[in-house]
Amino acid sequence: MNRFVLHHYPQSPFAEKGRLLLGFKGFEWDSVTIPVVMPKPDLTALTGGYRRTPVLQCGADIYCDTAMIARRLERESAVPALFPAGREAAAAALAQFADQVLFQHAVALNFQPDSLAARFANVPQDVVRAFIDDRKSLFGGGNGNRLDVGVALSQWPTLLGRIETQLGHGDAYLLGDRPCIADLAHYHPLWFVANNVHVAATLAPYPRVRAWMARIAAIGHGKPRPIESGAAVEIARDATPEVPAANNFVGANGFTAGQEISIAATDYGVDPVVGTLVWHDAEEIVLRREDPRAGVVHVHFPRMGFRLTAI
Ligand SMILES: N[C@@H](CCC(=O)N[C@@H](CS)C(=O)NCC(=O)O)C(=O)O
Repeated sequence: MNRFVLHHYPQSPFAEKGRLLLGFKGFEWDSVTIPVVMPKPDLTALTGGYRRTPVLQCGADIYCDTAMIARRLERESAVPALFPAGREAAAAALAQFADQVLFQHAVALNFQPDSLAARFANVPQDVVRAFIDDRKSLFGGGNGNRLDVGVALSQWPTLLGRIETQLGHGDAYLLGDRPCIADLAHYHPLWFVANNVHVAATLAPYPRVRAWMARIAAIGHGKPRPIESGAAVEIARDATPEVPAANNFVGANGFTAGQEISIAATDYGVDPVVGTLVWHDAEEIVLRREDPRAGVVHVHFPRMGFRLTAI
């Protein structure tokens, strides 16, 4: 089997979720550091336009969005379980809540002027400007909005207080005595806050949350090995995409395998990816596309949070 390759950069919270997912499964993996802002030519050669961070690659199969990455890794190795039997819906729903709502709060706290100044203390002004401009354009065309910092600060004790309360009843993790996808999704926004000196103190009143964070951090990142982004494109070019097992899934909106479609995130980073729908089920959509550099690839997306358009 091809090794997993994670395309990511160190400061990204969702990348931290991706790294922890690989560590949770105990995998050895290849690590490609991608640019923090556009353009990302080697990444988009693989994805066909999707630009968000992180992306997982396995040969000529490309997995966009950590919700999809989690399911791919679970398929590879079911134990330990990210979606524990009997709690599949609860784990996925809690993770989705954290990836959206808790993350929005963490972004609002981290993008306050003083937080940005702390984060970019030693970074040249033109790089900071390029980052801010890039993130403004990231939100163009999507239905995602930046949460107002006043609202985020007001709601922070509600979100953190609930976790603190729940962790006070003896369970070490959010859904019991073992970590699952709900924990990893709650962790990365709080990691983002903990890593910024300007806002890290907002975690101080929650000792059980901080102790739980230390347990999640101890999961680690597995065994990464750095490789160049160009080498990852060659891995895709030299591989053949996996053939998904046939299924009889019928979507409610009538899309069928073989159809030309484009798919794009609905909230932000809405750059469309165009290709042939090769397979789908209730969770996943797989597109075939051919790239001049990467060859034939299958690009996998979660159904949740993405829009399909016939072309
Ligand atoms: N739902 C996506 C969200 C990913 C996301 O928002 N990533 C941020 C970084 S933490 C991003 O893509 N920022 C813009 C960029 O890196 O170009 C996921 O679960 O992977």
